[in-house]
Amino acid sequence: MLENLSTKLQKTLRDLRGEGRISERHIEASMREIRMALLESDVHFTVVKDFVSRVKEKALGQEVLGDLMPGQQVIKVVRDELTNLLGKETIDLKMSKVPPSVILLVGLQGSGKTTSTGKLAMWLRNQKHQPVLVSTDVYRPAAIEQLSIVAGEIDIPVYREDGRDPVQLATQALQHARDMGFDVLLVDTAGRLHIDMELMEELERITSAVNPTETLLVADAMTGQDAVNSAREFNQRLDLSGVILTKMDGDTRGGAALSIKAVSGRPIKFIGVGEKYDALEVFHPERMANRILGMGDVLSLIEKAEQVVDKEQAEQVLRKIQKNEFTLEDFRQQILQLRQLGPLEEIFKMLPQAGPLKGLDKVQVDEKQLGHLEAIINSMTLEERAHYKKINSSRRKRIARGSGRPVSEVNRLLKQYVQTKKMMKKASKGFLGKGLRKLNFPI
Ligand SMILES: Nc1nc2c(ncn2[C@@H]2O[C@H](COP(=O)(O)OP(=O)(O)OP(=O)(O)O)[C@@H](O)[C@H]2O)c(=O)[nH]1
Ligand SMILES: [Mg+2]
Repeated sequence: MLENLSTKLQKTLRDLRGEGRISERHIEASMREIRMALLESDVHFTVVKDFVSRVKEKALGQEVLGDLMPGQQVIKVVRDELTNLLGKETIDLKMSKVPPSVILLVGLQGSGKTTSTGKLAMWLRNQKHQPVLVSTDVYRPAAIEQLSIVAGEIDIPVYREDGRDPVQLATQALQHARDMGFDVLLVDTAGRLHIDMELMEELERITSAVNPTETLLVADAMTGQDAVNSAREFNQRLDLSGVILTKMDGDTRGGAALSIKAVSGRPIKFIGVGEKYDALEVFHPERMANRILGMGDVLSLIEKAEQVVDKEQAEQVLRKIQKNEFTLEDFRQQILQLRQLGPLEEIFKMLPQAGPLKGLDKVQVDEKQLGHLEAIINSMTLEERAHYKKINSSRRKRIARGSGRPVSEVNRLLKQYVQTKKMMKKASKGFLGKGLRKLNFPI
């Protein structure tokens, strides 16, 4: 996500970090690099111009603050302004006081409306809402069927009538939601290649008929400036309440994320980061700014961990580590939880790339390897998992056969386990243990 921009900005800021005193010439040079990096990432040029002049003004006008070094002060200015550009603060999804709330998803063809409808429904269900879906796309054959398939995959109810008028469909779906006690209605609409009068009029009629609580523009980050322009034009007709920026996982230049708020005045509320239905993140401007500048996104990481990590189990593991009772079975559980967090490369990228963690974002993790570790432990008996010293050479051979891995890998795993056990015991006593325990992290 925004990798190119991130690399370039981090390089520029690294040069500033060590500087005790920053001269005007220094700032000029850094701002030139930042300007280039932003333009290359397809950020709108007027946005770039404003951004750079604001940073320059603040950086040059600053008194030395507290114990911040001047170089770091400039970095803080860049961070704060980047946060502002991305939208300042997180804007929550509005819900109607009297349910059902209606969320209308609009956008150009292929921007990800139908997929995002599914993702948002799943997100809402996790927040204890009871959503129901409807598609008003009566034009594209199979569009209504597509939404039904999505709904089936995530087990969310859908209101369906084929071939009716879009406004009528939306109105009936709202009545259905009321009658059946659903508290959110998600309306997936038809897309067009370009913004045209007919589409806008239809969306306006749907809006008057169902009075949406939220009108979200779904925009494709990969289309860069087009996504930004669509936000401006849709907003002129529809009074958008926010944007879902999709395909942020792609190898995009990413300028849309930085320009959309400034150009359209509407905040990004969610970002789509993959094709699966759980690949939707609430958009937090400050966290995103930190991520771009390599300062880590530890909060998002903790939230992610909290979804998969069982607190009690984590505490139990910690107690075991301290008593030196951490078994191979616990090791297996840890690997399992780690894999549930998602691709490890993505996880590492959320950590601050500084100090001992520096360079972690470049580490390549072979997910297959983790799978092999699991397979090897799976082939051990419970007795063996609890007492690794009992695993002699004939048992190692049997385990290798059982898991379909060579004996050398079994040996390596046992060595890794013993090392991990030692390291964990050390860490659990020290600063790391205290810190991670506070976060309920499964070490
Ligand atoms: N990688 C990635 N792909 C996405 C994301 N969101 C949507 N897609 C893909 O984009 C394509 C189009 O998505 P749809 O949800 O069908 O788009 P739409 O806006 O409903 O399209 P129309 O109904 O034809 O206007 C599909 O292949 C999706 O899998 C995302 O966040 N990341
Ligand atoms: Mg669609």
